[in-house]
Amino acid sequence: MGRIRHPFADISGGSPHRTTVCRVTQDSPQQLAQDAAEKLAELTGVDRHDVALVLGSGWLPAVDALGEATAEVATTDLPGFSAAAVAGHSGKIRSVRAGERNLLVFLSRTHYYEGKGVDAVVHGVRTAAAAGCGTIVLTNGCGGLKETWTPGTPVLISDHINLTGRSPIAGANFVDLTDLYSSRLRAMCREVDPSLDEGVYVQFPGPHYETPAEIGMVRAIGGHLVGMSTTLEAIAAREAGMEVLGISLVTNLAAGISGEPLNHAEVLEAGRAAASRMGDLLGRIVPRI
Ligand code: 8IG
Repeated sequence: MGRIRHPFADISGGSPHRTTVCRVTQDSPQQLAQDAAEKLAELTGVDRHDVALVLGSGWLPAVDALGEATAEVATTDLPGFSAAAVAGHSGKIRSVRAGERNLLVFLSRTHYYEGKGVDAVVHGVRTAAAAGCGTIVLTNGCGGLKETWTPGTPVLISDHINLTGRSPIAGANFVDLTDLYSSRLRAMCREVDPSLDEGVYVQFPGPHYETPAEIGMVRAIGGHLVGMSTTLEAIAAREAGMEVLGISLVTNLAAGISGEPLNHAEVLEAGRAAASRMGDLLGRIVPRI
């Protein structure tokens, strides 16, 4: 199922002569995720999950196309999660049976701008890894810099620029981010839907949207999509050895491009309008992961 071996996995907890990296020590974020995964297995009755999905702004209505929900738990019933804070995000995790596989679907995420810290942002990703998931699909709603991406257009994330200035990784663990957004999975997505475009996702800390000058900077540094999530989660997923697929739903043109102001209600509406396309897309992609 494409599980990527972590380049440092062999020395984790290994030789006493090496500095140990990424070890699951007591009180580590990985241990907290392990605890959450155990509670998740108990509450869902599903021992092991295979593929995780994080549904961002505009993606929630797509959940029913994935398969049959077998259980739903509140994130607050698991160790390490705090309550969801944004309208349009509910703090639930659903276990979905899809063919022979168990999907772990996060109906919300913790955003960096909530100020709960980077470990809180990536706790769901680490919990998914601890629950057995070898692949994670990270979705988001975002602003787009190409005028051909009208609101409601899904775009594959080909790479990212992390402008939070933060990493979810602590210590001297130099994780490789080449091909972070799996070219294998992107190629598969384009087989499913040849009209899918791709672009570089730029994460700002938020919660404010960008100024038109900042969007000018994004263009200059090679970005095509702007949002407030995903990059820290993708890094944590790679650290945990998962294969990552990132899909953005462009819900608005980035600031200064259309001449209209940005607002959150429009973002949610673009998501609702695109729901059936996103459901169809995920419903066809996930069985092929
Ligand atoms: I939905 O235009 C959504 N999220 N930073 N900029 C940023 N985040 C977003 C945007 C946007 N649209």
